[in-house]
Amino acid sequence: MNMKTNEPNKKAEQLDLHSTSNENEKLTTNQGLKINNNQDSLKAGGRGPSLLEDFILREKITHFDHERIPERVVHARGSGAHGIFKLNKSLADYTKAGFLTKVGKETPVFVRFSTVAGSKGSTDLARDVRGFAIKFYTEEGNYDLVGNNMPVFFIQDAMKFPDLIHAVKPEPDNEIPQAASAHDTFWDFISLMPESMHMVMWLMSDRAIPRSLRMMEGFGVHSYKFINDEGKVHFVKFHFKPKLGVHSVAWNEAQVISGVDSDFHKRDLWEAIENGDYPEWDFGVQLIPEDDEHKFDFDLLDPTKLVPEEEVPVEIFGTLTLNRNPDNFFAETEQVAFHPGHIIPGIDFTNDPLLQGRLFSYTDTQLSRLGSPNFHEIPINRSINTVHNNQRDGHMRQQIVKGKSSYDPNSTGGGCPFQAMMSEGGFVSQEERVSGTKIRERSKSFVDHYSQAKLFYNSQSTPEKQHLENALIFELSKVSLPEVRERLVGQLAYIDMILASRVAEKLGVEVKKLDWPNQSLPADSTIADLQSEEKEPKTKASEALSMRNTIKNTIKSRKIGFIMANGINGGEVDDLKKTLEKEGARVEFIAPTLAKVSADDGEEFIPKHSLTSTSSVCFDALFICSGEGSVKELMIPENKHLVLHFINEAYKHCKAIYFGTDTEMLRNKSNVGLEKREDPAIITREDANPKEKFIQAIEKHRVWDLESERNR
Ligand code: HDD
Repeated sequence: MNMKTNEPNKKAEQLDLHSTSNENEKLTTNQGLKINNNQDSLKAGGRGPSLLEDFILREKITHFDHERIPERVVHARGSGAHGIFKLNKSLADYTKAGFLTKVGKETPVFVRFSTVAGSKGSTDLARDVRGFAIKFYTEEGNYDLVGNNMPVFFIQDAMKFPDLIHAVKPEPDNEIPQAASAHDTFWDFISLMPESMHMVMWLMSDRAIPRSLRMMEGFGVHSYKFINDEGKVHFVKFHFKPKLGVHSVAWNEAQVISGVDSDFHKRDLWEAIENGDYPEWDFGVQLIPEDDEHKFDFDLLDPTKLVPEEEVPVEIFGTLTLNRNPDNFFAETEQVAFHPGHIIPGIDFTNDPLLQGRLFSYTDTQLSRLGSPNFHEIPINRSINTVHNNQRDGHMRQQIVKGKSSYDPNSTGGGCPFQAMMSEGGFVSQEERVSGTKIRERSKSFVDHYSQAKLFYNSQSTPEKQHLENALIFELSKVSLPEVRERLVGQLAYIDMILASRVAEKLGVEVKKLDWPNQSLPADSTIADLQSEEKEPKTKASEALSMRNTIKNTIKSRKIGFIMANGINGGEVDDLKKTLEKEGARVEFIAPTLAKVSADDGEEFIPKHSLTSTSSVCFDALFICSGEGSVKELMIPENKHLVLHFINEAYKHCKAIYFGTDTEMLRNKSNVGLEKREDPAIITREDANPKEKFIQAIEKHRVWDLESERNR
């Protein structure tokens, strides 16, 4: 049985059949032979040469020599978890997909989150899109929803995907920079691609530096189709909304985290699941009747556009819960193979040209990554439905199919396996009338690249706009080619003139609105597709696009650092810890060293971190413990700069800080200062309800509105 669910988890049971443990077992070779000496190779004399006949040495080294596989060409760095998708409200009116029609149905899932540009060993906190890929192990076969944490994409046609990725990946001559878009080739490409500007607004926003994988949204991006039992069709956009809200870190913080703990997101997800803080998302859809396809001021098939929630609300139908860590990273998270083409009856594709190209790419990439067309037999990829077909052989084939025939039609095998009728669950593509001239062109309905970039920018709060502007300045300042910086500013001018001029000023370039067709391309390569018309969005601003409007009512799983030294008020530490933990937060003690800390009443506390082994960026909020003795020890020269740096950094990053009794000296010496400014996230013992105020401040995540004040 799976945790927190009622139904037996068929996927977990299936994986169990392939799992093993070395506990209390004897060491063996791969042939099952027990090994007597795993320390020494077989030699001709103790100091003599090793012998070729040493099959145990050869087996061990040979396996080691071949234990790497190619990393994913994109989304190489990932973190995965098992979970359950539960349907709370039926979608039977719209789709016949079994797992979306039976209320209460629990479907096992495996989810893999990822960054896009960096290689497998790169940092989690890169400014980047995050992949959000879900494999639903349904009884009708595997259904994969391979989405991102942003609802739109950079390009409109799969034809441009290799160009986009080549531009963002490290440059080909020197392989620099790693996991970063702040370089010439990325911005050169973007500056020539107006269709990317909407996604670039998202990428430059704080969505690209999430606080946690558990605190980001998931989107299917493309419009897909739902088909119900009667064959009725709806366009559908998929959404996952985190129950902890959508939260991010500051860019400076992200850079520090990359140094202090480059596995920050991976660790956060792992620990949350180990602690029983299961991440949860509401599953919602935007449903558009087929007849309404053309009622929008953009094309539903264009993946650079979202459907504003003001025009089509997101209706919630289910819950996604991650409740089990993988047992083995390579076997599960690395070998899992997603594909937007893995669909089931009731769900179908649209003609979105980006999606259509993806349908080719994903199986193809698994062939080089996993090395065989039998990758579906790797346990994590197996369907919980049994697989019967006439495909055979290939590298590493596992299934032993009995019988003589492996062709269809056959009489030697009694005609088996049989085709399934639609009523038996046989997949039938949506019957759709298609006509057109064979032509390599883009639809005119796709030639509006700035209106939704404006919609996104106009929906942001003042601090979010500031962060976005700073991100553009940071990224473009790393571009060595002035003409690229200028061209990009020329694109921004179509979105917001003030934004464009503020960025331009910092880059030392002028704001020149680009002419279309794109004059900056050599005359003979001017491509009609690359131009944009200027258009205002029908929806001017959308609440759902600003993180300011996200959920801010919980401190569940937030990490609170208690800074302490000998002489703290032990009773108060216990009391606050208990209060915070009751609300679901996690408390960790930080002291000058890892030695036990003695409280004024003799109680002892064991620090998890020392001031040198961690950093404020690893915590959501700080409590500076009360106690004269503690403050005195924290203020000795060897500790003082460390503790003040801790406080100043947390302050700069707009976090909640609670100063206990007798800690004025620390506050005074830090950037917080003694002067009592209006700051709801600085708490002292003199406050009316300090514990309550602290909790409320943590719930709010950060006081971004006071960022300039706190960074004076
Ligand atoms: Fe992709 C991986 C998401 C466009 C080709 N993609 C990959 C993963 C995610 C996405 C989350 C990682 C899956 C995992 O965890 O294993 N990709 C997207 C989204 C896109 C998108 C949301 C646009 C809406 N992708 C896209 C295009 C192409 C690809 C247009 C090629 C035509 N993507 C791939 C790939 C990858 C991949 C090369 C690399 C590893 C893999 O597939 O399994 O085939």
